[in-house]
Amino acid sequence: MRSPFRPLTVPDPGILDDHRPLLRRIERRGFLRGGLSLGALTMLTGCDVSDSSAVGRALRAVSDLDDGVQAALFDPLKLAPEYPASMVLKPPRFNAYYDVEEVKPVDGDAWRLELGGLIADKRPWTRRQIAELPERETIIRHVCVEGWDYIGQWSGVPLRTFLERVGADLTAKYVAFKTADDYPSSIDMASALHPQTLLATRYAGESLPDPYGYPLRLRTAVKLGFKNPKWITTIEVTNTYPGGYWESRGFNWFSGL
Ligand SMILES: Nc1nc2c(c(=O)[nH]1)N[C@H]1C(S)=C(S)[C@@H](COP(=O)(O)O)O[C@H]1N2
Ligand SMILES: [Mo]
Repeated sequence: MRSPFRPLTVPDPGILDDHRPLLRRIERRGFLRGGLSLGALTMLTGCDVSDSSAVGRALRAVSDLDDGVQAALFDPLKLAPEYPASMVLKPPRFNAYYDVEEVKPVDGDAWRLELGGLIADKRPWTRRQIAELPERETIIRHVCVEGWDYIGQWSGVPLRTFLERVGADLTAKYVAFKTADDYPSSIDMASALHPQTLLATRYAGESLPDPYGYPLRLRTAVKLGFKNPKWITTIEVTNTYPGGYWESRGFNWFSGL
């Protein structure tokens, strides 16, 4: 916070350029009409924004504000629409931040699911152990920010069931994921506990094909496609904002449907 007695230093407007993705994300949602100046940022946050990391922190505070509003509007009991099996797209449509030919298949036998953060029992899980957990199936619409969508049929253990089983702190703010392809992702706890949020191991009744996240991926009906990490290797429960691959490139973190 800026001391009321310290004169406000005149910051270099170029500092804002270091934070273009965050800025665009805030501006895109009409949060600040006419764009954001350093002066406005100072007034909004009461912070001295004379260096780049302070600007980053202040922008983060402004965009978190909006995530908080979205999170408050989220109804944890409301179910997303489900569809008949006849509408399921086979195979599903592929997307990643690289082409399908570049997918590096995960060795399911050597694979382990690692746990971290606010979880009582952090022992890693094998594929076989996960397969023994109770499952649910959802037939839901996948919506990608690129402007396409499809109906998919996913099964696996509800993330809520899994988090309860390992003694996760369900009052924590975030569930964060790491993946085999370096695609960090995270969701709010309310969405993690939603009944249509699964750790999916199968698509249309078959083991997940490699491009779609074998052996384990997140599939939630309450988030945009990019918040459904494939090839999960680590789940962490935390109160520290974890961000994500597209979030650090300007996309809104909450991105609920
Ligand atoms: N690990 C990982 N997960 C990812 C991505 C990625 O690049 N890597 N892309 C995301 C995006 S943008 C979309 S739209 C969906 C696509 O999932 P699908 O290939 O099963 O349709 O995966 C999401 N999960
Ligand atoms: Mo996407």
